[in-house]
Order: sequence, then structure tokens, then C-alpha cells
Amino acid sequence: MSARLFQFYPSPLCAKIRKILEFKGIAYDVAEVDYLDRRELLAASGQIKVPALMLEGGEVAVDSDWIVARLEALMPYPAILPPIGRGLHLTLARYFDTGLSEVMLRAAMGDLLEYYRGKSEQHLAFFKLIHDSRHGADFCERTASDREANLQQAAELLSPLDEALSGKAFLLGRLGLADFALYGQLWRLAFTGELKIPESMPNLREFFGRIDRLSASIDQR
Ligand SMILES: N[C@@H](CCC(=O)N[C@@H](CS)C(=O)NCC(=O)O)C(=O)O
Repeated sequence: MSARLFQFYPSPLCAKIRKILEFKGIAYDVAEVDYLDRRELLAASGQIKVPALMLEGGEVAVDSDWIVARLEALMPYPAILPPIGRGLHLTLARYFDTGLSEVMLRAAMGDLLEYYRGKSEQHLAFFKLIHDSRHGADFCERTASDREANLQQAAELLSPLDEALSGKAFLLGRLGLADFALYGQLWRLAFTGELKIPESMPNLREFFGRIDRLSASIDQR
């Protein structure tokens, strides 16, 4: 089985799906979507958000929850929703993709603005337009200027997760959806190439590395 992932590089949901594909041993290539030019994504998927996953046979799955459901149906093993713990995996993953995500977005805002500024002033302006229209006037600049407060708020949510990972490789014992969703949110503190998970949270830093290294152990050819 092989697949094509449409992604924005910094996206936490795309990071989550990349690692699930690697865990399942599904070979994939990445179509990096230009934030300003989504024509190929639109033609393939009929919409303009990522992740979108083109599967063998041309089926295109959009929405990361649906992508997870399709992958699990098409390739049940190794399972990311093990029968024992399934409900907890789903509950935690939902929290990571929503409540935690909002806080992590704010913590990463400075890096996101830099990333899109590095592409072009137009990319930066469009990124701000999308996020300001969703969250309120001047959201991006205001958020970036509150960096310390945002990092503090993220640390408050991450600290119990660091504690939960003490002496454990994965959140619920066995690697599953919740771990991949948390990895996606931690990716926001790593996509620049510098690991910005606070050093006061060694369990979380190791957890991130453990999942990040998955691809290295899987031959995708
Ligand atoms: N519920 C969807 C949300 C998809 C979504 O909002 N993706 C973001 C990137 S993480 C996106 O494409 N946003 C559009 C934009 O920034 O223009 C999912 O789980 O895939």
C-alpha cells in the first residue's frame, strides 16, 4: 500500500498522520502544499485544508479523524486503536487536537510567523489573514508579542503530561492514537529544527524523540 500526503510542513495534524503512516509501514510521498497556491490540493480533494491523503486507487481522504479511520480499516495491523484503551485513545486524541492545540498554536506563533515570512511577505500576510479572521483582529501579532505568557500556558498543560510519561514509553502503555496526536502538537515546538519542549520536561522530550525516530526504523522503499 502506498499514499500521497498533502501537507503544510508546520501542521500538527500532518505530523500526526506522517507518524501513523510510518508506524503502519505505509510508503508515502509528501506533496508540500504552497500556502498561497492550493490548486493541486483543491483538484485532488475538493477542499483546501490539510492533511489530505490520496490512497491507492485514487481515493482521497480529508480530515485527520477520517484519515485515521480509513487507514485503520485498510490496514488494521499494527492497530493505532487497540481494543483495550480505544476509548481513552480517542478521548485524549480529541483533547490534543482541540483544546491543547489552541494553546500550542499560541506558543508557536512567533515561529510560524517567521516560517511564513521566510517564504514571502505574501505568504505571511495570507497566514495572518486566515488566522486573524478565525480568532479576531490582529490575533497573530498580539499572540506573538505575548510569547512568554503563551509559553507559560503551554507549560502548564504539558507539565502533567510530562509527569504521566514518567517511567513509561507511551501515554497508555502501548503506542496508539493518543501518542500520535500528542506528537503532532509537540511538533509545533520542533518544526523549526530546534527542540523547544522545555528542558524541565525530560520525559516529554524523550517521548517526542521516540516517536520522531519511527521513520528511521522503517524502510519505506
Ligand atoms: N478537522 C480537520 C482540520 C484540518 C485543518 O484545519 N488543518 C489546518 C492545518 S493544521 C489547515 O489546513 N488550515 C487551513 C489554513 O491554514 O488555511 C482535520 O482534523 O484534519
